[in-house]
Amino acid sequence: MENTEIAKIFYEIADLLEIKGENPFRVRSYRNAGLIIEGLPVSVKSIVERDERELEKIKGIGKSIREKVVEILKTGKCRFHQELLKELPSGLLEILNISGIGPRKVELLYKELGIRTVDDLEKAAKKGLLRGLPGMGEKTEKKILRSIEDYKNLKIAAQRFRLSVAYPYARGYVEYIKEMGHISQIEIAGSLRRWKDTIGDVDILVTCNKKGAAMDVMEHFVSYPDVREVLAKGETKSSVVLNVGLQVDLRVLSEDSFGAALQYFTGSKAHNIALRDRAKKLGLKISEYGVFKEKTGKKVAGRTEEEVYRAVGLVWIPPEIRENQGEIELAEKDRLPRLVEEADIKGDLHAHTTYSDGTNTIEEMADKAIEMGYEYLAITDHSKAVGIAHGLDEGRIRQQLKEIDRVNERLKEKGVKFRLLKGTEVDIRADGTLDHPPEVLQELDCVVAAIHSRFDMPQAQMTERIIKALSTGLVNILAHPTGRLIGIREPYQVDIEAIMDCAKEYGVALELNSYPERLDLNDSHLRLARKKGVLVSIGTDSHSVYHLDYITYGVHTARRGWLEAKDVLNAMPLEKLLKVLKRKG
Ligand code: DGT
Ligand code: CA
Ligand code: CA
Repeated sequence: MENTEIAKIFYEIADLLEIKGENPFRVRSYRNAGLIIEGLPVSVKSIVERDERELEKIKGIGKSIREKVVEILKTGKCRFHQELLKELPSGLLEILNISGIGPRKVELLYKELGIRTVDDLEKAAKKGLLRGLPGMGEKTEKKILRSIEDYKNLKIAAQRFRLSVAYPYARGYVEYIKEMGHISQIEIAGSLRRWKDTIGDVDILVTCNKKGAAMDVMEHFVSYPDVREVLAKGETKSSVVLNVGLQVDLRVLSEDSFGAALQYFTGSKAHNIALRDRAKKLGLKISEYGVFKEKTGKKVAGRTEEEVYRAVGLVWIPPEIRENQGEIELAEKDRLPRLVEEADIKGDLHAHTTYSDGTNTIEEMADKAIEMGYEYLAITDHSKAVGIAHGLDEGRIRQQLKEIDRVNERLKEKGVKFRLLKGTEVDIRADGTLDHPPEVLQELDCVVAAIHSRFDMPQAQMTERIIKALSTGLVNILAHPTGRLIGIREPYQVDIEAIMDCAKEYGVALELNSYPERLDLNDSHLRLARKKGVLVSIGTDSHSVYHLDYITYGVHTARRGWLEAKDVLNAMPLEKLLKVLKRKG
């Protein structure tokens, strides 16, 4: 059982308790447990196998959560969760996915109208039955119908897996495959190697160093304990479906065509088609087996990817930009961008602590950032408008600033070259004003601003709202600029080009939020930002120390957006960064 599946059970418990109208603190502790477990870089299973008491050392996990985790790992289920599901129809949980409907409304709809499923809700809205309920009118009904439409679209998209879900499964499987020995090369190919934000299936390629071992490799592959179904098992290709529903294909290749296969199965399809056309013009034929002379059939490349690209007159192209968006033309002239790398990142400018909805203290966050080799970390807790996240008012943010001073002081005394930056994730209210007074914002090193409410505004109004906020000159970074949650919520309507032009004018950076559900801006927005010369901040939006590692997803998404280190705000060393962050106000 993987962390995400365990987390899901805790999220559902939280939702069910909330629908029941239970104590908000209790609800919160379950939701937090889900958040923590989902964010752990190691499998809970492995911790429990070692020593289940170790679980309680993790902040936010107490005895009761620990017992449930152990129960889930042992039985695959949690009795408490099952009992709640018996009390409340399971369709209610699905209704929570409809944007604009929270647990309170679900409870109301269920009690007043007996609505148990999304379909019930759609029928009732169409019949105009909702408008009689407290706080609901004809407008709400229309909005709900539109949200149901969105939800149905998302459900189709949800047949793909988020990068952050597919990635750990694939890594775990690769480790398992290696255990069998006889494996000389192993690579993940496909959309995962290109770090796309969603993954259809996982493609793994291997070579064996022992003759006739292919069938043994396949036998080992299909015997993976997490396999739900074996779709195919052959000497060169096998396919399985994991318990979570993720399909994994394995191909066993010969050494002399491994490079060609890796190139082919990495894709993208559009890139491959363009490459094939190019090869043709050069009198060559390119396939998953190699590059061949068209006339004689003689093989000229195949062992490595570099060799394959060289054979068609190109330098090697990083997988993230193999989308046929001009990379082939640049590779011909050896003028590809030098894409940003994780090692270029000097710090993180978006992180939460226990002051708002994070699970770690300022000091714990700093320690982790130092361990990662960062020069700086901006503490950016929510402002008061975001009540569910315990947003900070003026008094509490001032208190927090003092604590940041104290931690910085202590680090200085210890001789650590690292600085916590004073920041905020200030809410952009519905009218475009900022949720902290200017004098507070002026005191901060780094002002991150973001939308957290009224996602349903028409485009013109939403664009105006954001432009108003950026034009104050008080903002350094616009966080998660489109508000999408992959597979959960569509982006809000906004004229992103106009936002970029405004950002450029006021020296505001746009965020590439690395939180796996967001990856916002996305790859094509990032290319646009780069073209317009707007700086990008790759921030993790961490709510725990573990989330700081999400920077990996951000950096690879940045690479998909063709970003170089010079395009990235937090690739700047501290001194330079502080100059750029100076605001006129
Ligand atoms: P996914 O799995 O939907 O997230 O995306 P991919 O890119 O991993 O696609 P997949 O698994 O269907 O195939 C892996 C790669 O194999 C793909 O990126 C390019 C290559 N490929 C698949 N079908 C074709 C094809 O019809 N023509 C060419 N040229 N390449 C193909
Ligand atoms: Ca694939
Ligand atoms: Ca595939």
